[in-house]
Amino acid sequence: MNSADGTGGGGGGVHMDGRAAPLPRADIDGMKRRLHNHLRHSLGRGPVGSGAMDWYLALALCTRDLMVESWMDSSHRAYRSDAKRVYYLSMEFLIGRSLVANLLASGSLELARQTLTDMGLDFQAICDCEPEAALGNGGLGRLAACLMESMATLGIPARGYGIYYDYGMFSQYIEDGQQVELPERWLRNGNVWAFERQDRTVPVRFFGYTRAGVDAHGHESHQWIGNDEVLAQANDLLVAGHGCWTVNAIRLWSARASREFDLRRFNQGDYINAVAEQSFSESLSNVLYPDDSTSVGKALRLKQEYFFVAASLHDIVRRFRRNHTDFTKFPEKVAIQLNDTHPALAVPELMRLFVDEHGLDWQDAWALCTGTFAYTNHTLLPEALETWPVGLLGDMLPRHLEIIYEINHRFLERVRRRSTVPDDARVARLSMIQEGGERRVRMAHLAFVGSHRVNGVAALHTQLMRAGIFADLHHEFPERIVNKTNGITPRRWLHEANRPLAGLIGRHVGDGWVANLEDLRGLLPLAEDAGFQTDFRAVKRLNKEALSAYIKQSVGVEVDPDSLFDVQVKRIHEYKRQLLNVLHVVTLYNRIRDGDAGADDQPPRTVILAGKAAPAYYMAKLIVRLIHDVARVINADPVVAGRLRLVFVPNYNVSVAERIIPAADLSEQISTAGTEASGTGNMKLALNGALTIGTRDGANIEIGDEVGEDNIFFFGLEAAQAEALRHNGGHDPWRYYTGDPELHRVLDMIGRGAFCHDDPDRYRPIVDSLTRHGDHYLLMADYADYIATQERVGTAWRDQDTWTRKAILNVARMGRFSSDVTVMDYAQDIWKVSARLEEGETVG
Ligand code: 26W
Repeated sequence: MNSADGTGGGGGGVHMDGRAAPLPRADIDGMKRRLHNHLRHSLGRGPVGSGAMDWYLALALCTRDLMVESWMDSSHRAYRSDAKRVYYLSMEFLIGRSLVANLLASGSLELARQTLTDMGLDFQAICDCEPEAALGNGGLGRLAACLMESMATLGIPARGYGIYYDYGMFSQYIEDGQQVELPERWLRNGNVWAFERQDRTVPVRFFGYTRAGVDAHGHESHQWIGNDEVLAQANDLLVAGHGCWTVNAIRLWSARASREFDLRRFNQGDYINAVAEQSFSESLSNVLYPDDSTSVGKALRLKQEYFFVAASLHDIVRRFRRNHTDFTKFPEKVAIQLNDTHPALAVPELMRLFVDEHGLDWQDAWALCTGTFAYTNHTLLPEALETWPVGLLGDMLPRHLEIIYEINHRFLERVRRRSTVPDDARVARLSMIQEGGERRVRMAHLAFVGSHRVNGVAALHTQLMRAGIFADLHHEFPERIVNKTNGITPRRWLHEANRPLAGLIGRHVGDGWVANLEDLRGLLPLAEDAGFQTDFRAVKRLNKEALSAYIKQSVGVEVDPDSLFDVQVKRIHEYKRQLLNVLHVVTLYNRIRDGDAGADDQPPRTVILAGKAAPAYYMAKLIVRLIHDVARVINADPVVAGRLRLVFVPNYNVSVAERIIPAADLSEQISTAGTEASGTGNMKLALNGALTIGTRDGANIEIGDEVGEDNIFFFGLEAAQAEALRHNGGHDPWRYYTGDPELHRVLDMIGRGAFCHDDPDRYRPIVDSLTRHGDHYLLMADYADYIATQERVGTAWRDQDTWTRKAILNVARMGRFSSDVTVMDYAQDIWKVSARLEEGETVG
């Protein structure tokens, strides 16, 4: 499809405010006709009395029409060529809104904007009617969305599989400075982007028992007689690649009660309980678990995992069998990527399908399985590693537990055969079953052994996987662990989120960067150009004004767009160290109030935080409250007015990120080295011209390699030093407390209620965690260097020309972090699929 408005969806013809030149009357009239047509025939409304929501729906339907044609074409192309397909299995897809993204992909954003404006309607208000598809927690879910978009852009035949939650991520409200979670029924008004496939259902069984026997050929056979059954119903969400050449789908399953099983119960005469059970089965896909980085271990969560895995594999096998009579070519045609261990039950499920249902020999089935699966690890935090009690898993999925035991048995046999000296401790470490106390299945071991590739998401993370939690497995399979550094889609995170910057870039180096982010290198010579610097600053200023207005409206605080916007946006977690940021804010506050000479050299700062805390994560919620208490005191203090502000933007989600990120000057990436697997917000912020202050953690290191040490502010302990300090028992937080008067004072203020006179002990637990309970995330050790580095940031900001130059260099050198690059790497090294740029043209 070609762009309908002749702008190529690019930034070339875009003015600084993101607007393009007027389009021909005929195009606008045509668009009006299509809108009215949908309003009337799809929505049953006339233009009189139609509100923003109706126009949103009409516009979305018009946009969807454009995509559906490409989708059909893409599907037929893939089917006809019998090309290998990628299946991305993920419990989470954090998509955000789709309208503007799809308008851009199909090249009709300007046409839509101008048409609606011409009709006297408020285009922005109409776009804001779209509910947020927040079907994910954070990084892992957003990565899934970025990779799906890049696969479509690169023309890779791919499908995502996940769960169609009725309630995605909760809405975060702030009441009296505290987080309150409200359920978000995002599907309340339906979803124009989803095709509900009432006809496409898959039965999924649970519980029951297994029966071993002998089949007609005299071979051992196993049967699973399930006791409960739920239907998985498909809902297809379209993902348009840039230019809309390829449109792929994410198939999300929702739970429906199974008629067959219902009837059995209804016939027993207990009508009321039968109806109750029906809605109980449908509750399976009700809600996303809002936990990021801690495994909750709830039975419903395990049920959700199997539910979507079983339905997806059924679908994948069905599609394969349309073109094949046996399974020998399965790994040649099917690549399945497991997004963390949440879909790891796919390994025993595919074995069950091959062996129990299709009669394959175990060893053949196993070779096909491992040839098909690959597993991505997203975290090294021990509390996030999934393990399931053997009892729970065996009750719910009796046959799968048997298969897991068999996989484990054969794997440990191999380990013993290959080792020169017997080493029971090593075998126990490698086992899929964790012994001692309640026996549990280690999902990471299952996913690892069942895959031909296991990847980390940044170079350091991959290295730590090899040396740490997967060291024994790495020794067994030295080729298996590979690195695939994360990326972000430039379409959403620059082209869509930052129209003014996209326009400026387009006017100087063209729009090629939208599909090939390395083209941003064309900006390198402009970094020194005074005129370009001025325009670049003007764009940033415009974005900061827009964010200031949003902050005023959502938080009620006035902020100065000329101050340094210091931004930390991400889930609230102790390892991400939002608390360290607060310690810095209080330090600045004290210095200004003291009339400290150094403070007078520091520029006005607006510290902006946003992020959600898991509802049951006590410390994270207390940190959110602390931020609000400190903000209240600071923002009301006339002594620091005009020099320091602290704001917490509520309900951080993809759309809020799209407002904050383009306006950031400074990006806070301050996790304890060795804890953040990669980070992707770090990439989004740098791509939008923020300089990073950060630790040498995750992808920060690779960002530093690209932008150069002069253009990033690194501080603090490195991963190896942090590890040594923690594990040799060498960390003595008390020493920092007593040895650093400024730190001492800050902690005493927080600990003795300087920000909450009504309840002076409120933050005692936070201060105790640092001073008395070991300071697990080493804030005390990194504090002094962090403060000193923030001073260097402030000094650098004073020289606006140099700062702008560095910011431009950051933008220009972010090409490597396009998710297109990440996907190409997966495609070549793991999936062995080729990208099709346009009909007939292939790479890789
Ligand atoms: C089972 C509970 C649970 C749920 C989600 C445990 C762990 C997770 C995820 C693995 C957490 C997550 O989102 N990890 C983030 O993944 C991003 C994409 O790779 C990385 O950029 C982040 O560094 C990592 O924290």
